[in-house]
Amino acid sequence: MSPLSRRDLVTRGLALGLSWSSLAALLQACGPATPRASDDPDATLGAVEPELHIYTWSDYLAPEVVRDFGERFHVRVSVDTSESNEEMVAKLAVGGGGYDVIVPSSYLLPVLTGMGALQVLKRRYLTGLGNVAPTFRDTPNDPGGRYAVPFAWGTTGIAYRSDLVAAPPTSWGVFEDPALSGRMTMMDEAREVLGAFLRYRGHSLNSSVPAELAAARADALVAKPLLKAYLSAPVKAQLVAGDVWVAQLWNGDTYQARAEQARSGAGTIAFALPTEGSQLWLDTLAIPATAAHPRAAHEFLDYCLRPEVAAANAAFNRYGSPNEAAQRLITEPIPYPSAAELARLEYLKDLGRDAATWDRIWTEVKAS
Ligand code: N2P
Repeated sequence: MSPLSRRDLVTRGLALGLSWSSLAALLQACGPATPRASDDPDATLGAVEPELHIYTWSDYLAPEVVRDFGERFHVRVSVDTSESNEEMVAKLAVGGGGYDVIVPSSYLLPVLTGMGALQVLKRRYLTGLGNVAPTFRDTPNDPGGRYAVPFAWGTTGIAYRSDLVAAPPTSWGVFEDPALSGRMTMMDEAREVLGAFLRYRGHSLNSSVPAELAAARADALVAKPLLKAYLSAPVKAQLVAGDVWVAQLWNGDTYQARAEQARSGAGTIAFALPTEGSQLWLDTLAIPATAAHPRAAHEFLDYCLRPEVAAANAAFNRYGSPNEAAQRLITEPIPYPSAAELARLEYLKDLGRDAATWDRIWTEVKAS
């Protein structure tokens, strides 16, 4: 299928009200996109362009990293942020948004490459790849590391105010506790909310078994009236203010909130990894096929691979750094999960055609 007809399909699909994941499944079913010149890993690019447009998660890239890169390479850098993978893919599906660098979670890489949305990285410009820890190289979601460079890894769990809750939460079941009604949030992302309830009932968070998904939907509907909102990273301010006591959140964002709160005195925001298990994720830097500034994008990826730059990003976002060479430069490096924690953690996998079922359930939950 040619890139044009793929784009056409996306436009028409969105007009018909299809969700991005249904579209992605459809595009994957159409087979790989026609090879393009941008897919040659040995290609040479032109000079560093004077502009770079980055689309990343909020509170993820250290502002000084962006500023210093711009100054050193004489590049005007813009940074837009999103709060979920779903938001990011929706934007890409309607034409890329003009971005040169995006930060997808690794489970999305097969979806994005299936859509023809990413370009193969040009290895000659990525001189710092050797700094990446072996466990994060050549992962099943990106064999050979052709499309993405690992940026950060982390877990999803429960952020809570230890001074305000009666007991530290240990289970995803906390989101069904009426005593906490109006004081809780879950994240605004299907894979997080339904995934949490799948684990709660002892299932894989990649499940596509109808009965298991029906149970996750039922749990999500029990929790929904007790939630203040579906809110991801921006919940940090409400945790600090004490408006929210229990929030489904990632570890690094929780540590950011704790540090923010500690600046004004107390340090009572804590993170719990539920006993039923949770998600382990790896976020990556990738370059859209449509990037107008591919050489500046490669330079930025390589810049982020420098140990001192990876350390600056990790100190800012408080997530685990896949950059082995950066570890000794980080004051409080996030330790890799213990063996007991690892046994409870699961990587997301692309849902393929089952994504449509998940979408339908999530839409029903949100609309209820
Ligand atoms: C950024 C958190 C991103 C982690 N604030 C989720 N993949």
